[in-house]
Amino acid sequence: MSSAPIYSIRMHATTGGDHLCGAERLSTSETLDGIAASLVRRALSHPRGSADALRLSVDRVEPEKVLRGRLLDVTTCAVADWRGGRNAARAFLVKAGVAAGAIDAAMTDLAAGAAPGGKNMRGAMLVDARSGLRLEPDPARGVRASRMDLSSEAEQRLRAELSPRNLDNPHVREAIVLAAKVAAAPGIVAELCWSDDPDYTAGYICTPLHGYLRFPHLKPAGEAIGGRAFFLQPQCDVAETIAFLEEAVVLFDEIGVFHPDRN
Ligand code: PML
Repeated sequence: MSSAPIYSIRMHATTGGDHLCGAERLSTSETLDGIAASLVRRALSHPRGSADALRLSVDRVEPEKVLRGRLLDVTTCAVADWRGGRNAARAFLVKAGVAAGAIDAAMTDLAAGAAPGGKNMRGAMLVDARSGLRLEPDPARGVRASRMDLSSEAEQRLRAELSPRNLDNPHVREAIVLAAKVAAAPGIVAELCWSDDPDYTAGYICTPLHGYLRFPHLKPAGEAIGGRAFFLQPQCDVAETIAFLEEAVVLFDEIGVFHPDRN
């Protein structure tokens, strides 16, 4: 994808006016229509319902604006249930420099639905890692990490690592790519995420210290509320962080190391 024109494709789907799902890809002109069709199919067959409105945005990106990056190292942390998962995630986030009160505030908001009215946000909460205060300009929309993808070679290598671990699914692949962009953003201390898909209980944290640390259980099965919190350094330039997350175009062409599971 180096010299050919590159397009950023973004999809956002709603049902009843509420966020349903979104996705981001980078593509050459040859694969653009196939990717667009797959994103439309995804919006129409989401586990939380079928989209009644969806927006596809396609923007051409100047090749020299595309940054290159490496994915984070990946570790799965075995936990018995979602309570164990949240306790373990909390302990790792504290080690990474997030205040316990900020973690608890973010977990409470994520579990209740972080958007007004207890709904899922389209993007992530921004949370001050010391005070726990919410910093995103629009608490219904949040901040969406966008305009990132894997090179096709890196995708093949990632899938070859994930497949024998029974992890080669879109949740894991896309989360690993998104977390790498978040971790590369200025001002970020850590990320916390669990899925809003009722059939998918896993979640992860990412920090510079731990890489991508996944927990098979971070919320109860059947629960359709989830999302992301990005913990920010106190007094960082929030506008700069948002600009990187939403606008910088990053193609990951190297994968991280897969570590053995930890208990
Ligand atoms: C999502 O797809 O909604 C987020 C998934 C987070 C966990 C991915 C993983 O299993 O590592």
